[in-house]
Amino acid sequence: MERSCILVGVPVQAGTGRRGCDMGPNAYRAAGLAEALADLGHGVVDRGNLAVTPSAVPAHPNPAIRNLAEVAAWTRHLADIAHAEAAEGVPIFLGGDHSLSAGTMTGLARRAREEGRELFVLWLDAHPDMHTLATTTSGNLHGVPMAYAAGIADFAPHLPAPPATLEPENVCQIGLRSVDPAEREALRRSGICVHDMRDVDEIGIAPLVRRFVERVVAADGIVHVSLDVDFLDPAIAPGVGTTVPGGATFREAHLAMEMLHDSGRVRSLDLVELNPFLDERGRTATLMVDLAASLFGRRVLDRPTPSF
Ligand code: NNH
Ligand code: MN
Ligand code: MN
Ligand code: MN
Repeated sequence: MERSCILVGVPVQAGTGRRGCDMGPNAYRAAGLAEALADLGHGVVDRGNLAVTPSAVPAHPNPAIRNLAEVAAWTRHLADIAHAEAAEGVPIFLGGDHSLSAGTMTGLARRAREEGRELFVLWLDAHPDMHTLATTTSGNLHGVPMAYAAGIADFAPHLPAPPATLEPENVCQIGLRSVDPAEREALRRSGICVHDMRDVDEIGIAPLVRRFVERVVAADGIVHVSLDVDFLDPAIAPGVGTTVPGGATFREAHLAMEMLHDSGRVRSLDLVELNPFLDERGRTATLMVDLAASLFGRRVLDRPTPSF
């Protein structure tokens, strides 16, 4: 029997400098996410919205850091939830800001390790989110989850020690166009596969996704997709706090999702950074729901069995 989609609302906004991300989970519901997945023949369970109670954590010397205790509490809780839900079905985490991926990705890494599967991450974002607690200058902790989950730096005792980390070689980032100097250096040292928007322009989204899928298949791996709203061009996705011009087009984004679906390897998804307060009549929420539908099998015409 095919696995059901499990919607997990994560109304965290402690990782961003702007309020409104906490309305994200309910905006996805209003935009019809559950119905779109059910129309595709999937079972859908909605767990509602999670909540956490932060407790004190040791302060970090970087005075810019904001809401450390709250992000620590979400990270710990989400690692447990992701680990548990990945055994039940296909978890879809409805953000909330991108700090939530510190928890989801490390919990999923633990589940994959226990199942003896190799976990790959496709990270679709304008930003690499590769800061450490020492290098972030904005202090917004949605800028750190990739460094945390890939074990690039030690975040303990400020954030909980991750239950498992990602293999940097199994991470592919596509869509980058805003990279801070410290992140550039961290990326170079990490071994993470990175594709900026210039690669998307010059090579095209299809070859980039195809190469990633080929590596997954060669390792008999499974895929987590982390989709930041700002991967998309702000002209089509205004409902986000950190718009960066020159993002993915409507068809580039859908094509990536369609190809990932055809791979048959996707086991989990983060939908992050939607800010309904900044959206225009729900169009960004609706686009994100349509992209999730493409990832889970919506297509215009039936196609022959894919060749990879
Ligand atoms: N790199 C910047 C920072 O750390 C921006 C991060 N913002 C994001 N990431 N939206 O996806 O503040
Ligand atoms: Mn991000
Ligand atoms: Mn981003
Ligand atoms: Mn790649």
